[in-house]
Amino acid sequence: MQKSYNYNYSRVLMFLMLCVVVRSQLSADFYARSCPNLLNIVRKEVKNAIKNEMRMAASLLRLHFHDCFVNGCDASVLLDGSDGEKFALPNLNSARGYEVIDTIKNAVETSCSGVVSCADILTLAARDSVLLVCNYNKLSGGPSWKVVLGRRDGLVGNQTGANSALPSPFESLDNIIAKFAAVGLNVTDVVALSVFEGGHTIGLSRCALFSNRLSNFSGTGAPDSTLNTSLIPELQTACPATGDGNNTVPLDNRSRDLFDNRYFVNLVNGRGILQSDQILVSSDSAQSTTRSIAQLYSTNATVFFCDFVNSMIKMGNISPLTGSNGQIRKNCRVVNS
Ligand code: HEM
Ligand SMILES: *[C@@H]1O[C@H](CO)[C@@H](O)[C@H](O)[C@H]1NC(C)=O
Ligand SMILES: *[C@@H]1O[C@H](CO)[C@@H](O)[C@H](O)[C@H]1NC(C)=O
Ligand SMILES: *[C@@H]1O[C@H](CO)[C@@H](O)[C@H](O)[C@H]1NC(C)=O
Ligand SMILES: *[C@@H]1O[C@H](CO)[C@@H](O)[C@H](O)[C@H]1NC(C)=O
Ligand SMILES: *[C@@H]1O[C@H](CO)[C@@H](O)[C@H](O)[C@H]1NC(C)=O
Ligand SMILES: *[C@@H]1O[C@H](CO)[C@@H](O)[C@H](O)[C@H]1NC(C)=O
Ligand SMILES: CC(=O)N[C@H]1CO[C@H](CO)[C@@H](O)[C@@H]1O
Repeated sequence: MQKSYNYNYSRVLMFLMLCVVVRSQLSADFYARSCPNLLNIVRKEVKNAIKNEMRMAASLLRLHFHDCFVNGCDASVLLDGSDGEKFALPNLNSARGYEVIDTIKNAVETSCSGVVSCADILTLAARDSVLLVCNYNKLSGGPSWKVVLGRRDGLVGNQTGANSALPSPFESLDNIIAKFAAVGLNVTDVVALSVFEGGHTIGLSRCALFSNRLSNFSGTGAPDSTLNTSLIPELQTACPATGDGNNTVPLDNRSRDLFDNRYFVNLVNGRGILQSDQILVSSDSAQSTTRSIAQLYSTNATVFFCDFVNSMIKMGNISPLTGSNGQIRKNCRVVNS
């Protein structure tokens, strides 16, 4: 693949000017002296990984999300062990990108040993994934933002926490909102961050996670009435009833670009693949707030981009370990001995 990545700094600047950016206790220059080349190293490695496999951008973003919702952004998701978060239901056979984080960590350790946390590396990798995919698609520029740093790594994985704190695609909107609220995120954050669910054909979902919405799939009932009927034959073909549920489909087959607001237009048209997407606009459960936010995003990409950046920053700032709490892991998969 020969593509050039031109970082669109003017667009970054534009966002800094347009958006009122949220604050945090971490700082952008945390490693300015101890690891001055950190940002370049991470970006180079993320770029390599995405060149190898475009989907890795989505996978790294999701890893950051799954990290932050469980014991805060402390790289707990990266710890190996059958009692760790990797074996929790939302992650098992699903979360991916661990090897890429290892590669980045090794490159960082070579340059500045024992200084940079895995939690910060994962946060930077998620930001760079957004930026690089936007540039890869030659968008006029997707959103980017400054990542504040100084998170330390946790000492324990939390498998039961991962099972209970991460939202499932079968959950009600009220539950999803409650799970975001439990980590300090509000309804705006739910809607803005859900764009990843429909973001670009690099994001995939296994049939097993939505085939209950297709009629007759398991011989029960009518299709989900909030699913656009013109989408049903397509999805049924992709997900045969005799399949094992492991086939994958793009979460959004219509949207060429990761960070446009097309996802919200799709939701308004009943074209969300996961039930947890579609309920943002279709649920009766008195959550007209999510509907009106999604409708606003579907008509105004500027508002969406600003909210999105702020929500990503908020998510990256969930309960960081700072000071002498936690540690700087040498190997992201294990606690230092
Ligand atoms: C709102 C509640 C959410 C639910 C119920 C949910 C559920 C899911 C499910 C079921 C999948 C497919 C997994 C598989 O096929 O194994 C998925 C994929 C994905 N999710 Fe979420 N998610 C939610 C929120 C988020 C958020 C907040 C983010 C990021 C900030 C995110 C990022 C992603 C990405 C990037 C993928 C594609 C991953 C890949 O292709 O490797 N999701 N999500
Ligand atoms: C595990 O996560 C749950 C849900 O977030 C939390 O209530 C619990 O305190 C965590 N346990 C540990 C040991 O960190
Ligand atoms: C969510 O929080 C942000 C600040 O982080 C705020 O601007 C926004 O209005 C809040 N949304 C709702 C629905 O309260
Ligand atoms: C789906 O694939 C995973 C391995 O990726 C396998 O462990 C699992 O058993 C498969 N699911 C079914 C229902 O066959
Ligand atoms: C995705 O779009 C392509 C081209 O428009 C089409 O051939 C394919 O069937 C679609 N796949 C799914 C799962 O919607
Ligand atoms: C179904 O999707 C098509 C194409 O996006 C759209 O024109 C149509 O209005 C949608 N139907 C409903 C009921 O939303
Ligand atoms: C989108 O929202 C912004 C901020 O509220 C506003 O300045 C702009 O005029 C809106 N654009 C459109 C096309 O409505
Ligand atoms: C082929 C088949 O089983 N069709 C059924 C699909 O579901 C609808 C609604 O429940 C039934 O009316 C069809 O007979």
